[in-house]
Amino acid sequence: MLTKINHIGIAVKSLDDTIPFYRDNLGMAFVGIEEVAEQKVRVAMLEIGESKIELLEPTSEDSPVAKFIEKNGAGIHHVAYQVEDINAAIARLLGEGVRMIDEKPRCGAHGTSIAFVHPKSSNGVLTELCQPGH
Ligand code: CMX
Repeated sequence: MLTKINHIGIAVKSLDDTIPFYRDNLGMAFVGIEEVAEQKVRVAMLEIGESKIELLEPTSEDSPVAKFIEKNGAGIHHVAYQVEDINAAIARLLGEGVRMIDEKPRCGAHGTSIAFVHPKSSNGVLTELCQPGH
C-alpha cells in the first residue's frame, strides 16, 4: 500500500528563520513555498535525494500548527507516506478499523491529495497518506 516516505512535516514558528538551516547549513535543495489556506499554514519544501522535508508555519493564531507549537513547541509534526491510490488506502485502513481524521482525500501542498490517520490509531504520531497529483 505504501511506496515510500514522501516527506516529514516539521512545525516551525517562522519559515524565514528556519529555511537557512536546511538550505544553507544542511545543503538541501529549496523547492519553494506554498500557502495551504484551508489548513492555515505556509509550507516550505526542501529536498535531499528522494527525501523531502516540509516546514510548516502557521498563518494565524487559530491554525492547527499554531496550536501544536503552543502545546509541544516547534518540532516534528507528521510523517507522510506515499501511496499510489489514496482512496483505496483509506478504504483499506477504515476496513481494518483504523480511525481516520480524513475519510475523504483533501488537497495538500505541491499538488498532492492527502488524508490524515487519527493519532489515536497511530500511537500519537500524526500519519499522513499522500498521493502525488490530484
Ligand atoms: N501529532 C500528534 N497528535 C496530533 C497532532 C500532531 N501533529 N495534531 C493533532 N493531534 C491530535 C490532537 O491533539 C487531537 O487529539 P485529541 O483528540 O486527543 O484531543 C487529535 O489529534 C485531533 O486533532 P484536532 O486538531 O482536534 O483535529 P482536527 O480534525 O481539527 O485536525 C489535523 C487534525 C491533524 C488535520 C490538524 O491538527 C493539523 O495538523 N492540520 C494541519 C495539517 C498540515 O500539516 N497541513 C499542511 C499541508 C499538508 C501536506 O501537504 O503535507
